[in-house]
Amino acid sequence: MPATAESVSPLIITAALTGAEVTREQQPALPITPDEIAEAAAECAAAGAAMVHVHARLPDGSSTQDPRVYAEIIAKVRARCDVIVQVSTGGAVGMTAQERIAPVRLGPEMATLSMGSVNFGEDVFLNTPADMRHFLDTMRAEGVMPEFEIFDSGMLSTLNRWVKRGIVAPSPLHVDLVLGVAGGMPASPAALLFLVGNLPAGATWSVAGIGASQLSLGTLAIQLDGHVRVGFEDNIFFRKGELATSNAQLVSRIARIAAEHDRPLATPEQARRILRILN
Ligand code: KMH
Ligand code: ZN
Repeated sequence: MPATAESVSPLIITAALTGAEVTREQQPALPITPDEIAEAAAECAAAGAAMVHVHARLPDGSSTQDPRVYAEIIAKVRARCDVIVQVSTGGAVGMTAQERIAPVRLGPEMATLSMGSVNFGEDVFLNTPADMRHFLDTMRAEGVMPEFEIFDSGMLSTLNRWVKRGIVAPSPLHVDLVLGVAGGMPASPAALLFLVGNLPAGATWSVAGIGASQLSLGTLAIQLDGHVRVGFEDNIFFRKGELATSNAQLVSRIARIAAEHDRPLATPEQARRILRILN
């Protein structure tokens, strides 16, 4: 039976534009400066993205959590388009919690909150329980909605524990399932189905598949009524052996696949309502 307009929830596409690890050498179209990031955000918005996940870089391409750079990015994105701007508190591995939380004090609409530690390639992405609580408390104080980042099933167990203990309410609660990090859960349909089946009741979710799984897991999320994150942070290729030409190219492809599945795209305003962003 074809889906009815009432039964289909609009798809929120998030564009993770830059990340902390990808270099210009790997992806020549990587947006680095605030102007480049704002331009990429506007292109992605035009292609159907309702949200951008941003990391800041210094002019030499190195990662920074300097709130002045984030402030410039947020102002420039807002001047170009209406997408939800979600800042990273993950930053780059090795940064202190103090550095990582700094952009949240700018009061963006959303910020990420990783729910535990994970090996990250040859590094460790460290998120102690104390730091996680500090991030949550700071977001609350600033009126910033967290997006809980789940790289492994233990992180989802921790989030469920927080819900059970009343540390976070089960709704509104938005989760991003990041699959395929070397050290985290695999980017398999089985892993996605397991995590989705164990989310707190009422949670909204997106998937961020790393590498080639950006396409396959994104397509599955469209079918499962989830939301999708694409972009250079997670994947620099359009297909095997062919670099993507822009973040917007990746957004456009997911938008086309959503259209084939009769899944309308959420505008930024609809996304705010779906996620119940209160800021
Ligand atoms: N760069 C990674 C170590 C986030 O943005 O919240 C962590 C990360 C997660 O990118
Ligand atoms: Zn990130």
